[in-house]
Amino acid sequence: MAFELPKLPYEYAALEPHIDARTMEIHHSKHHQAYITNLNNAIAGTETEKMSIEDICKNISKQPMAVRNNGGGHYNHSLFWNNMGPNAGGAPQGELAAAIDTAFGNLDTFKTQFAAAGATRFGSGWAWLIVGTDKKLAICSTPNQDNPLMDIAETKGTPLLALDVWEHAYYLHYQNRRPDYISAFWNVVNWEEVAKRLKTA
Ligand code: MN3
Repeated sequence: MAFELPKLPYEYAALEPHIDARTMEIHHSKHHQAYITNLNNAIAGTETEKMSIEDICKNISKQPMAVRNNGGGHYNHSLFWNNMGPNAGGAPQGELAAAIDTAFGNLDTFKTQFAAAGATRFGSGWAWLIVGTDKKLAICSTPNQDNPLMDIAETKGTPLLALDVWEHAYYLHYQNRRPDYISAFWNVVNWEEVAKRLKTA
């Protein structure tokens, strides 16, 4: 079955002023749609059509580059939309808060290290909070549309929180100021969704 663009769980303007409506609309309806269209074209008539996007990522070394780039693009953006929301931000609670304290010392240190992972990713890519293969929380970044689920990833694990640091994610509003975009991101993080992902990781 062909992959389809997931509906955003909020309006394009819902993350204003931190992420502007025009950026959200282009990012979701054009960029994410293009990854899906190209992924569907790349897997048409192959066995990959029967696989979930997670299983495609986990076995990405067996796939052509078009599936790695566009399948990663579909998985990453689907996660990204859901780990943001209106009336979000603030601090994580409960089990997630405790796991962040255990792994990083405290929330501010986690935010600083995560922001650095996004800011120092050269060119296009993503910053991640993951549950690593050792079951501990960790921060990493990936180039292009790679992600930590992929068997080719330098640091592997289950993604909990994703941040898109491609220029298309922020350029209209922030131009070259990637660190300002990353600071603003904390105001729209849906920690409840991140906590849910931790429970099933
Ligand atoms: Mn993007």
